[in-house]
Amino acid sequence: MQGFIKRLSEGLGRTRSGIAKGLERIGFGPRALDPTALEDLEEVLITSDIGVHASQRLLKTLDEENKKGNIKNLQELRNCLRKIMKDLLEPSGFQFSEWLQARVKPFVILVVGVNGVGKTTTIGKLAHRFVHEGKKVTLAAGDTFRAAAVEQLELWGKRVGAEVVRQQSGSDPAAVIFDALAAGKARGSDILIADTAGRLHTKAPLMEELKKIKRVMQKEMTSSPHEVLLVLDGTTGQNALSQARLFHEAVGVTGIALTKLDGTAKGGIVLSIYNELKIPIRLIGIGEAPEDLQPFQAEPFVDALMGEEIPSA
Ligand SMILES: Nc1nc2c(ncn2[C@@H]2O[C@H](COP(=O)(O)OP(=O)(O)OP(=O)(O)O)[C@@H](O)[C@H]2O)c(=O)[nH]1
Ligand SMILES: [Mg+2]
Repeated sequence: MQGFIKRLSEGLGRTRSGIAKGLERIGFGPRALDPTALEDLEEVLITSDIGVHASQRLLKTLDEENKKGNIKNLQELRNCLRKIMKDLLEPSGFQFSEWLQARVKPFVILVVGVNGVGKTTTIGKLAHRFVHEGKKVTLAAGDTFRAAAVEQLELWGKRVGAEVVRQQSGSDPAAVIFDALAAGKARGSDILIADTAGRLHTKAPLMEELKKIKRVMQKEMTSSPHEVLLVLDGTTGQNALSQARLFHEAVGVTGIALTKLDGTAKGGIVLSIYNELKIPIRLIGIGEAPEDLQPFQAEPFVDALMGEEIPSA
């Protein structure tokens, strides 16, 4: 975990330095932020992709603190922002035990998202983690759009020791996932993770296909899927928000995995997504190695975004 915090901090370095540089330019009056400072601050926040709504929410609280005379210098401004961000993100905190200790068997995770966001990689990393925890994992190769997609999942399965259920490419994704669920149940799997395509070989719209997958899954296991995990690419900024709305409307997203936070200057998107959608951010990805996927926690995330707290003099 310590290593991950360090890498998270490195990964968000560009976002952090963007915010830090912006904050350094903010003007202070004798006892508070001067009147134009809040406007400058909004610009800094929006540039890091915190988004208009989340920024306004942060600024409102900041303004109240400012009026109380609690923000007299850069240090107090940073500490105050850190606290407001943590308060906003706190409810989104996640731990793997929430899935590992599920009472259902198998615990079914349906993974959705547009192409290239990191679905298959995220599944591989999750499987790695679960197998490491002693769980029996089945993977469903529901992305039948390309043969390479199935191979990619099989490679992960071999690498981490998870069973992969597949059919030939071009087959019906709902049928593949249905079979995988039946196989997973028969084999006594603890966790089943279903991959899906970000685009389709048929003319059927993606959202309709995903709805069908969900319906068909429920025929085999009424309570499934127990988690609909939407994968979003952290580098796409505000576009990720509109993707989230579409998927949520279609299949009811229960959690988000935000990938590629390594190296982006737009890490503030986490605040934007959680503030707008109130869908918990469960996981963040900061690289391609198996250990580069971790549960989201507000505290280390905000530390990485804003720098560690330096107590005010
Ligand atoms: N830097 C970085 N790259 C990542 C991360 N997660 C995934 N990737 C890379 O993103 C690319 C796409 O990942 P995939 O897992 O194949 O994406 P997908 O959503 O399954 O894509 P489709 O199957 O085409 O829909 C790969 O090169 C991954 O290695 C991350 O957290 N950081
Ligand atoms: Mg894929």
